[in-house]
Amino acid sequence: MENSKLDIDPGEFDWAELEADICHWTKGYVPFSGILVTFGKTEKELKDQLKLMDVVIEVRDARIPLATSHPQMDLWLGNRKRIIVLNREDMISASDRNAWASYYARQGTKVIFANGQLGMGSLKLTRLAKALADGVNIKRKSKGLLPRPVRAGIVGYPNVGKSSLINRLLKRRMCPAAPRPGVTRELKWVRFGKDLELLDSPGIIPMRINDQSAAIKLAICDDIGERSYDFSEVAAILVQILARLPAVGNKALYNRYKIEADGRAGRNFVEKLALKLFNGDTHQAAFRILSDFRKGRFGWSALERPSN
Ligand SMILES: Nc1nc2c(ncn2[C@@H]2O[C@H](COP(=O)(O)OP(=O)(O)OP(=O)(O)O)[C@@H](O)[C@H]2O)c(=O)[nH]1
Ligand SMILES: [Mg+2]
Repeated sequence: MENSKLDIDPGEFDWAELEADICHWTKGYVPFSGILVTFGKTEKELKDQLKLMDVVIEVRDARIPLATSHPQMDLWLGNRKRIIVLNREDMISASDRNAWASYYARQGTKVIFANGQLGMGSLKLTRLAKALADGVNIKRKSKGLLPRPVRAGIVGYPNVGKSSLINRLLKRRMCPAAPRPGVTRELKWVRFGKDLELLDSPGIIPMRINDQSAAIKLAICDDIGERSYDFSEVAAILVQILARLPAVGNKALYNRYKIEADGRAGRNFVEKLALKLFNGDTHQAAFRILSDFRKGRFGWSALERPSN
């Protein structure tokens, strides 16, 4: 079995080259057949509500911080105070985390790593949100007005853990959360103590994702609706990525499925798995690979690293 990539020191791994390959593999491929815009009306409502926010908490998937960034939201937010939460911190490695922490530190952007399931990061998040928004009440006081609760809006792509984070903050299940995109359908204000109000919002996907590489990663990480992509195509690319990742490699794929991966023939791999386990059903085989990745069966690894 060809296994040379496995010997690479993860510190030496060329992430930019992997990114270039993902772009190449996805070129000309249109996985999202026009059903991206799911929350048109809410999007307008959210845009209006954002104007009322003292601080905005933008939740991203720590496995794909760039693919879950939101150029449209950037425009809406202008220079409003913002905290970036890299949620699902349990799904990346310590060195992924270090790479992203220093990337954002260099940019002077406030980021908090969090786990919406277990609650890590939530205390720090509340403290930071309050600290950032405290200025509001200082201003009000100087005008002779009574203090009011600080308003924080939680925004981001679907399924990245927005509602879970709110539930962790409140220590109560106030907002429905479940392992699929599109659970939260409406804007919902919840009160946290007497001095913080949080807005839960549905996951928003930009109208059009021009960046195919980002689109594929969103699909792999289950951050967009299943109906909008072809499982077999996405799983094929995932196999190619996994074969290259220093923390996974051909060996981990072989150990799990007893099928050789060569890093370029993801489709072949999916077909072989289909024949082996699912009577030739590639859809089921693709689903197995995707859900194995999402459950961490190949270990935990980010799918992208900062380029500088
Ligand atoms: N492993 C892990 N799972 C998480 C984490 N945060 C949330 N989850 C799980 O991810 C799933 C989605 O969480 P939600 O809170 O519903 O996500 P959301 O962003 O509100 O999703 P929408 O409302 O669909 O936009 C749930 O099954 C959570 O238990 C985390 O940090 N790590
Ligand atoms: Mg939600």
